[in-house]
Amino acid sequence: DVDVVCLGESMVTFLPNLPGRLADVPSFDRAIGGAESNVACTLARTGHTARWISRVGADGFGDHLLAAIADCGVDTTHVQRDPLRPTGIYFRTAGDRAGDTHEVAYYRAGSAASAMTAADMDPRAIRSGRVLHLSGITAALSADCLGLMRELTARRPGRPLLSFDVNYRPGLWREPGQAQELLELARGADLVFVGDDEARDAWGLHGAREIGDALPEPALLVVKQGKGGATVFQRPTANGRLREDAAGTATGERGDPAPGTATGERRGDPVGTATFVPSLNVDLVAATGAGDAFAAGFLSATLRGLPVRTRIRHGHLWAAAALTVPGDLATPPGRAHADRLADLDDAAWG
Ligand code: KDG
Repeated sequence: DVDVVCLGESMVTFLPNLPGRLADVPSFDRAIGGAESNVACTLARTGHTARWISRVGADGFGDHLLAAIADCGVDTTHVQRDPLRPTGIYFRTAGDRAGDTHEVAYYRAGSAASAMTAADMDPRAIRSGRVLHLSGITAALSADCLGLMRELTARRPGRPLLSFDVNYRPGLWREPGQAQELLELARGADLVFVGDDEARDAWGLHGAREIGDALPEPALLVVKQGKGGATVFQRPTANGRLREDAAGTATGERGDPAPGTATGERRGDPVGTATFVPSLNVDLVAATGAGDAFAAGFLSATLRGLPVRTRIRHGHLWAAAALTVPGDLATPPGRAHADRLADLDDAAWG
């Protein structure tokens, strides 16, 4: 009954008023963070229906998260309150411009969200969207959360389109080799987002082609190549249709004959059709949240049945908005404006 369900931990975020090391920053502004709620908020702000499912403490920070996320237009009625465990919080340095220090300090071990279990979640609420969006952060939170992620990424008939952002956070994965879990989870998804830097750091894979070879299962694999752009690999299903179509996701609003079927791109290689679209040049303020904005833009265009090249452009447009603000969440471009920009000639793009 909604377009997208996003499940994962959100935290109250503290953003410093000044650049510099955390040790030297005298005061912080309160904001909200959390990869999956960022996606939900961004989608809701652009006219999609979105539900965020999670667990927060019965504390003031939990109240604030619920109010702030609901304020974006997201349905929060399935968020659980934990009477014993606190809402997670985190602090980070100001930005990512050349010379900025980059530090993240999480206070989330034993948080309410880390106690999410498959048994406690309402399966109908989780499956009530056309898309279920998850991220690898959840898998790193606790053994229970990893179990939940394994359950949710198991391939089952009739499940919503499963979108998975790898979101490798080195600070959350303590044991060497543990991040291989993320590869297994990604293999269960229909649509995967991964940065080439995270694939290198988490899995030792180098470049889009190696990542594509290691992840042949998802019908759509989006490899984000930083400032360069993004490459999307599409794989047909056994019956010649995209798995994505089988999941009933794309609606073909613009009459794209087979949603997700790219035209004019390179075909016939072992990892499917590859489509590359360069990123936009922007003056970077802070990169945090840009991956979530990219996912939201790509998902929005997917829900509207737009061609893959256009979906990538929507991803870049929304990421550009997030890259140029200090917090995680930016105002996404209006739909008509984004459509006009996404339709520019290749020469005018970027
Ligand atoms: O993608 C942005 C998130 O990384 C940030 O909001 C915090 O969810 C977060 C995390 O776990 O790193």
